[in-house]
Amino acid sequence: MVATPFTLYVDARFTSPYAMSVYVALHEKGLAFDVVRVDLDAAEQRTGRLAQALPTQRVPTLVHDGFTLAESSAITEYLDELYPAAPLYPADIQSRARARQVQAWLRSDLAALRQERSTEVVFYGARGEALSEPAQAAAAKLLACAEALVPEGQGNVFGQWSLADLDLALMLNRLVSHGDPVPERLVAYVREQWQRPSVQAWVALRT
Ligand SMILES: N[C@@H](CCC(=O)N[C@@H](CS)C(=O)NCC(=O)O)C(=O)O
Repeated sequence: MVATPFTLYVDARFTSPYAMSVYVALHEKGLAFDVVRVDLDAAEQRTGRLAQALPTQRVPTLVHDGFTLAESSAITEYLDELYPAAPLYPADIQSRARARQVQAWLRSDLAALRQERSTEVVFYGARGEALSEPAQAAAAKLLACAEALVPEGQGNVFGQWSLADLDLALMLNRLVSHGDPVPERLVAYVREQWQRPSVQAWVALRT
């Protein structure tokens, strides 16, 4: 068997939103890649052979022809520069900046929501308690920002798909999958995003 030039390290349960973002990016680009599962519950990222392979002891990590890179958005921007066909980010410079803003914001804010509606809810149907006040505030902010970002009657933020759509849809899906209140047009946006073959390919990996 011929080895592929890309190896992607992901969490063994396939629930990491950041690993998912890189997996979808590789899939959207039509690139062949190997997947290595890291058992985070067993702390494999910090111990033994796998710890050596992961520069930040986190997933995702991508190895490309001997070059090892961590941090999901650094990886996906690298891939987009390396293979401009099937773009992951909008061509227009301000839209591209906005897409990066959305990705950075989703990775750094809304902590209470991320904690109380983990991606176990999205991928394994886990159930949580009613949202605490901080999580309700995070959910309200998410919905207001998403309503401002996704134009009425449009299935994506920028007039064509970008990776920011995946990240935004996944964050919204924490609420949608749990049955928390979400405006109908944002539910439709999430459902449309979830139908993409690249997203379904990741969902199908779950154990
Ligand atoms: N900012 C990083 C976040 C990566 C991250 O938080 N990965 C988690 C899984 S979702 C992880 O590897 N956790 C294990 C650990 O930190 O020990 C990215 O975007 O790639």
